[in-house]
Amino acid sequence: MKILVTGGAGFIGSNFVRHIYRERPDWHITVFDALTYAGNLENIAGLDESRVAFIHANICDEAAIDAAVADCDAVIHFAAESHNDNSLHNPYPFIETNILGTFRILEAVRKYNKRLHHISTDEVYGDLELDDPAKFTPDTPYNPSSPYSSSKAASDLLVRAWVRSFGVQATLSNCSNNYGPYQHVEKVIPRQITNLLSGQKLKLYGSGQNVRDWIHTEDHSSGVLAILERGVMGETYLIGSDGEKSNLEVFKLILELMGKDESWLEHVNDRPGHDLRYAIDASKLRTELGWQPTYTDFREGLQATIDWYTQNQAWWQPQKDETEAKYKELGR
Ligand code: NAD
Ligand code: TDX
Repeated sequence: MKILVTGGAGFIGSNFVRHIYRERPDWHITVFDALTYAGNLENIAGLDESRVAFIHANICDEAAIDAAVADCDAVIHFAAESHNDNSLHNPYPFIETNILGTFRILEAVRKYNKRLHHISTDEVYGDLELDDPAKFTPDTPYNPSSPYSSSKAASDLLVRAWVRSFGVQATLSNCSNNYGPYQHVEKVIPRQITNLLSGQKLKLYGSGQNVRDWIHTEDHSSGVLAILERGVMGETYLIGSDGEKSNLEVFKLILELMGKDESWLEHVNDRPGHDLRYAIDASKLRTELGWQPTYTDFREGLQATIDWYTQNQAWWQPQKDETEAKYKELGR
C-alpha cells in the first residue's frame, strides 16, 4: 500500500505518519506538504527514507498534485489552514487551501480512480448550548460559524458531491479538538503551557465557559486508520472520545500540573463569533468499525503533553515570538 499524506508535516498529519510507520510497517508513505508556518519537517524526522518520502509542494498546484496522486494507492488529506483566530484576521488562505486545494485533490483522485480519505472537523456543525443533551452526529445539519469552519464545511460538501456525481471512492471524518505533542503554539493548550514556560500568564478568552471535546491525537490517528481500512465508501464518521471540558477547567488543570496559582490566569478579549460548545457522538465509528480510543485519561495526557513541551523548547521557541506578536495585534 502506497499512501499520500497531505499536510503530513503538520500536527495531526505528522502524528498519523508516525502512527502508520509503527502500525503498518509494509506501507510506503509519501508526505505532501507546502511547509507553511504550521509545517515542520522536524515533526517527521528520524523515519527511514526508504519508507517515507517527502514532496515539498502546494495542494493548489495542479501539476504537483496530479503527479503525486497518480503515484499512490490512497490519499489521506490533512492539509489545511487550521486556526480560527488566523481566519478571522485574514480569511483568504483558508479559501484557497481548504476549498481550492481540496478541489484539486478531488479532480486528481477522480482522474486516476484513487481512494481518498478527507479529514475534517466537528466545527462544521456549528455549536451547541451548554445544556443541550444532543451531541453532533453524522446527520447534524451543517452550520459553521467562522471563515475556518465554513471553508472546511465547503470542502466536505465538495467531497460528498464528487462521491455522488462522479463515484469518487471517498470517506470523510470530522474530529473534535486534538491535543498532544508537536501542536503549534498558536493553539490553546500549547500556547498556555509555553506561556508559563516563558514566564507569561495564561490567556483565557472571555469567561472560559466555552466547552471543547478533547481527544488525544493518537486516538484521532487510530480512528482514521480504521476508516481507511474498514470504512464504507461515501460515509462520514465522527471521531471523538467523550472528552468535554470547559476552557476554564483546562486552564485550572494546566496551572495545577505546572505548580502555579490563579494569579497566573489573565482574561483577555473574547474571540468574535466564539463557538460555545462542541460535543461528538462517535458511536457509528465505535459500533460499525470497532474503534476505541486509548488515551482517555485527560489529566495523564495533559501531563505528558506538558512534559513534552518542557523537554522540547528548541522545537517551539522559534514559533513563539511571532505567534504572540500576532495575538498582540488581535488584542488576545
Ligand atoms: P496544522 O496547521 O498543524 O498543519 C497543517 C499542515 O498542512 C502543515 O504541515 C502545513 O504546512 C500544511 N499545509 C497548509 N496549507 C497547505 C497547502 N496549501 N498545500 C500543502 N500543504 C499545506 O493543522 P492540524 O491541526 O494538524 O490539522 C490537520 C487537519 O485536521 C486539518 O484538515 C484540520 O482541519 C483537521 N482537524 C484539526 C483539529 C485540531 O484540533 N487541530 C481537529 C479536527 C480536525
Ligand atoms: O489563547 C487562547 N485562549 C483561549 O481561551 C486560545 C488560542 C484559545 N482559547 C479558547 C478558544 C476556544 O474556545 O480555547 C478554545 C480552543 O481554541 P483553539 O485551540 O484555537 O481551537 P478551536 O478554535 O476550538 O479549533 C480547534 O479544534 C477544531 C482547531 O484549531 C481546529 O483546527 C479544529 O478543527
